[in-house]
Order: sequence, then structure tokens, then C-alpha cells
Amino acid sequence: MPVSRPELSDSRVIAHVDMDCFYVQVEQRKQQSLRGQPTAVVQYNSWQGGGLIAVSYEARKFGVKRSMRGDEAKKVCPEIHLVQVPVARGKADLNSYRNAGSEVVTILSRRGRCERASIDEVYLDLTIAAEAMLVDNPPECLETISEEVVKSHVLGLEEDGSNAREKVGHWLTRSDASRRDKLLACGAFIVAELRLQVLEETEFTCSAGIAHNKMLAKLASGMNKPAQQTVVPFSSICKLLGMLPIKKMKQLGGKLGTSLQIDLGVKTVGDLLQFSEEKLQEYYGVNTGSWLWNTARGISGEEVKERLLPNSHGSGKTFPGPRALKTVPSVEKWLSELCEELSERLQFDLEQNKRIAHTLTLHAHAYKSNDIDSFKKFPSKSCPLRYGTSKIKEDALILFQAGLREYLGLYNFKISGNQNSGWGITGLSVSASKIIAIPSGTRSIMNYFHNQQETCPQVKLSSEKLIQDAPLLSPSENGGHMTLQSIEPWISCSEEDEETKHSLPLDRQLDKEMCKEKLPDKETSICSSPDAEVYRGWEKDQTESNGDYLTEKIRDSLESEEGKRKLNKEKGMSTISRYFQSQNSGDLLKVEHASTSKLSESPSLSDHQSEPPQENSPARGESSVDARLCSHIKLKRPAWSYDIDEIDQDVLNELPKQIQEEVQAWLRPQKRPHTVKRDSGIARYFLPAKNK
Ligand code: TTP
Repeated sequence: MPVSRPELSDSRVIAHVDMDCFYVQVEQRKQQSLRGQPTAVVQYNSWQGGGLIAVSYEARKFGVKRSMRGDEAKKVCPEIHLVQVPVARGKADLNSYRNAGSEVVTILSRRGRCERASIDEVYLDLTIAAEAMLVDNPPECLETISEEVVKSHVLGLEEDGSNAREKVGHWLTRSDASRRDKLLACGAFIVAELRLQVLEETEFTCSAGIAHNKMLAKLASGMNKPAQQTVVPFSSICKLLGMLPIKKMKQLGGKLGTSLQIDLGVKTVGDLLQFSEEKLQEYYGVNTGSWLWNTARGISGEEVKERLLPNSHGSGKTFPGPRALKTVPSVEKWLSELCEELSERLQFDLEQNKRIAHTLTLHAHAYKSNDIDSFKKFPSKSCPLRYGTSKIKEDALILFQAGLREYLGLYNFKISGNQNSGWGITGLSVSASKIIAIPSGTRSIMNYFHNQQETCPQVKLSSEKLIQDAPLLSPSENGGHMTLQSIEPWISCSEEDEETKHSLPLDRQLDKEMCKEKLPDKETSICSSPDAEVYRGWEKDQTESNGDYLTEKIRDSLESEEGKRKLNKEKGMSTISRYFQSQNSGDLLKVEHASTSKLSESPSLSDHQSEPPQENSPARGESSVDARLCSHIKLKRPAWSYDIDEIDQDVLNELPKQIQEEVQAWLRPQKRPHTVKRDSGIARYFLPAKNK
């Protein structure tokens, strides 16, 4: 749901920086012979030459497009070099791209507040730097202007003809310009300088948009690519939006955009100007209505958030066609790979950035071949995240089973057991979100946890409760938000039933015997979490366990203070300089069976809500138990709302395509129930506008 925010100030200077054909550039830096050559990066799956995910600008000239497969690209451009994405654990390994993105972010963050928006996109708030430049070193007083700055495009300026650069140079250095335009001109100087630094230090080119807000800066960054920048003066906004097709505007690519086209006959964003704010609110609700009204005028108060690190981590893989996973053990095998990668990244984030993720989410894409209900989507499920590879694997499997159970319906799930009953998984991913930095004043995590000990009562639950209480999330109908019935902190197996315990592999038995940890279930930061006792158990486990938990090394690093963090920062910088100088499935099945039976005894709340038991259905009795359990849970525990928007675009890009689409669908604004319907009276009322 778009949120309407009034413009904070009309003289902010915001830049959106977008890397050019990013994965290709990363591969070209690894393999210098590819520079200037038509090149594309292809997916791990090599069918028909692999799907293209990034295409160099040299290849684009031949008509090569991202939608093509390698074989097709070879036909239109026989000289093209196809580079496969690096592979690890049988899937694409995006670490080199992620790290390259971090190098760029480090440079771009030098001049102002920096928000990493995706693997290759950054927003910068350069207001303070631009104001300072205007005072200390105004463009009108400069004797020379760098080539990179005069190469800028200024919207609204007639740039055709031989004297385009002259015109741009004049615009940038006008002494009679408004303060707003002067600040934008300063922004153009700063961004050009930053882009040059990025090129010198990383060998990557990027493009940028410079405007008074994020929305306009983002629109502009893609207008002139590669390696160029575009400025959006206030006076050009009306014309820009007047020509912008409605679907091209962020948040309007989905249902809301379609409704505007069909119901209001709107073709461009500027067409919205004909509607009053009240009218738009009447049709789309107060918030969305105001947002639309502001958007038509290029108004957006969205702030650049200080964020250099991703909001979430994810690992996913697709299994197209005959490769679909058709048994629980095969899903478990792949989940294991994905969870290992996720866990590695979480450990790295913890060690490097002292950040802890709180929510584990499983997404899957599935089909049912023998069911009229085959359009039904596999529900995404989430639960509090427990650190340690084996715990993440264990929890991901439970989430998968809960999702499968909901997807198949309790009855089919029970009869299918581990046998395939016509279902297949074509995409699978796990992600970790709600990542919170450990407060900077905290001397160490351990210290921090100790400080919290006295305030929090310890909660112990049986393993039965673990399964019952595993708070399963599914996307709600409401605007892409997921609602979590947050239960007690999630505790593992201190009172494990013997059968389950002994069916575990030895390492898991040890692990389970040692662990008594739980993680907080509150949305609050660790700092104020009343569940800090949670960490006491957790800390204890780290000491006792020698397996999956934080290693001694990580613990040592966590003991470090602010100075050490600074050192890390410097280390990161010197890395860049250096670069340039050198130019068991049987046992598992039993566990799964045990978990499955418990899960089926205690469906999630969403199960209960979405699947009322059928008359004479074998699930009927159980569901009434569920109903009691659910109402008990509802009464006793606060709801934990989980905002899907917090999943990074970065992470979304890494997820299998179908899952991306599904998640994007939640992110897309939902039309209000009272929205105008096609052919409704109101729609007809607006038809004349369409016919103009
Ligand atoms: P984009 O910024 O969308 O594209 P790009 O950087 O390749 O090209 P452009 O110059 O037009 O911006 O995506 C950034 C990287 O993300 C891209 O290099 C590869 C990856 N990616 C995927 O893996 N799958 C996708 O579907 C898309 C869109 C991008």
C-alpha cells in the first residue's frame, strides 16, 4: 500500500545511483579480456544456453535482451561471450556480486546519507553536502568544470545540437538560478565526482538521477545509461510525468496501475492531475488517494534511510519442469543446502556487522497435478529464527511441512505422507529478515545478555509446544503484510520425547540435549526486548555447544568494541586498495515423521482460518482442538506483525523467479474494496477522459 508522505522540503538533493549491467561488469573485471565485448551472464541452469540475467551494452546493440536464452542470444549476436554465474552448493553463488555492490556502497556513502536499495542500487541524500558546496564553492564561481559534469543531462533543457554541453554547463553555473536549481547543480557536481571515484576504485561504471526526492531521482537514473547522469529540475517535473506511462511509476506496475488505466482511463501519471485529492481518496482510500495526488505532482517525502547493509538475507533455487522436487526427502536435501548458505551469511553478518536476524521465512512455488485446486499458491511460512545451521534446517523443514500441509489440505497431506500424491516443488527459498544491530554501546553480546538477565522470566516449553507454537506466518490479504501469531519464545527440545530424540542423528541428539535456547518474539529491538532472558539461554548454549553455534572466533570478535569496528572498516578499504595494487536421510525421515504428526495435530492459525473442516472430514475433531488452541493463543499472546516490505529488493532478486513474482504480488498495492469496478457507474462517468 503506497504511503502518502508530504514533501519534507523542496530543496532536498537526492540521488539514485544504479550500476550499469552490473553482473556483466563484475565478470568483466574478473576477466579483463571481456571488456568492451558483447557479453552476457547466464543462469546456472544451462538449458538452451541458460537464461540471460545481465547483458552488456555492447550486446544490447545487437538486440540481445535479458528475456533471451543463451542459444537465442548467440543467434542474434554470434560473437557474444556467455559467462555462467558462479556456482556453489549446486546453485548460483551471488557472493562476488554482493561484495562488489558493497565496494560501491562504501564509496558512495562518503558524501551523505546512503541507503542500499538493492544489490546494485543506492539512494543518497546529498542535501547537506550540496548546501555546503553552495556556500563554500558555488558552481558559478568555478573556473573549470569536469567533463563528467557537463556530460550531465538536464531535463527540460534542449540538448540537441552541437552546443548541448555548453547549455548544460551554462545551466549548472547560472548565477540567476533559483536556490533549488543551484542545489541540484551542486548535487550534479557531487554525484559526478562520486561516480568517477567509483570508476577509479572499482572499475565499474554507474548511472545516476539527481532530483529533489527519491521518486524522481529513481525515474531519472535509468533515462540515460550507461555511465551518465540526469538532473530533474523542478520546472521539468510536469512534462516528465505527463509523458510517463502509468505502469512505469513505482507502485503502479500492478493492480492499482491497472485499475487507474481501466477505471479512470488514465494513461500517464500526469493524467492524474485532472482528479482532485478528494476524488482519488473516494476511489482508493484516504492514504492511496493522497499518494496518487502527490505522485501526479512529483511530490514524495520518502526519506533516504541510513542503511549500508541489506535488510534481509535469502537463498533460493528453482527446479523447473522435470527437475521439480516430488518427495519430502528431496525437498529436505535442498533445504539443507539453502539453509547452509543462509546460515553462513547470518554468521558472517553477526561477526562482521554485529547484527542478528529474527525471522526465518520459507517460500515455495508448487504445483498439484491432480487437483482442480491447482491454482492455489504454496503459502509462505515464517517463524522466529534460531541461530545454528542445524536449527535453521530443522525449522525450515517444519515450515515447509506446515506449508505443504496447508497447500495440500490436511486430509491429502495425511494420506500422502512421504509418498508423492501429485505435488511438485518448482521453487524453494529461505530468507532471514528483521535484522537488528546489537546496540553500539553494548560492550559485547554476552555482556548485553547478562545485563538483561534479571529482568526476564525464563519460559520453558515442551517439544510438543515447539511444534504447536511454531508461529507460522502467511501473507495476509491485507496489503502485503504478513501477520504472525506470535507465541511464546520458541524453545527447542529440552523436554524432547524419547522417540523423537533417539531417531535423530547423533550430532542432532547432542545438539538438542544441549540447547535450551529461544529467541525473542517481539518486534522491539534487542535493546528494549523484555525477552532478553532468551539470550541468556542462548549465550549458555554457545558456551556448551561446539557445533553449529557461534564459534570461539566469532565470540571473540563479538567482544570487540567500537575501535575494533573502525579497524574493520579500514581493513575493508585496504582490501580495495590491495585489489588495485595487484590487479542422512533415514534418520531424518523419522524426525520429519515425528514433526509431521505433531504439525498435523496442531495446524497453524492460518490453517484454521482458511480451511474450515469439512463435514465427516477426518480432520474435524482435530480442528476443534485447533480452534481451542488458537483462541487460547490469540487471547494470551500479542500479535506480531511482520512487514514483508522489509524484505530487501536485493534478496528478492536472488529468489527464484516465480517466488519473486509471488512476493512482488504481496508488495503491490491492493485495491480498496470500494474501488471503482470496471463498467461501474463511476467508471462510465470517467470514460470521456479516456476518449479524449
Ligand atoms: P538491473 O539493475 O535490473 O540490470 P543491470 O544492472 O544488469 O542493467 P542496467 O544497466 O539496465 O541497470 O539488475 C542488476 C543485476 O541484478 C543484474 O546485473 C543481474 C541481476 N538480475 C537478476 O539476476 N535477475 C533479474 O531478473 C534482474 C532484473 C536482475
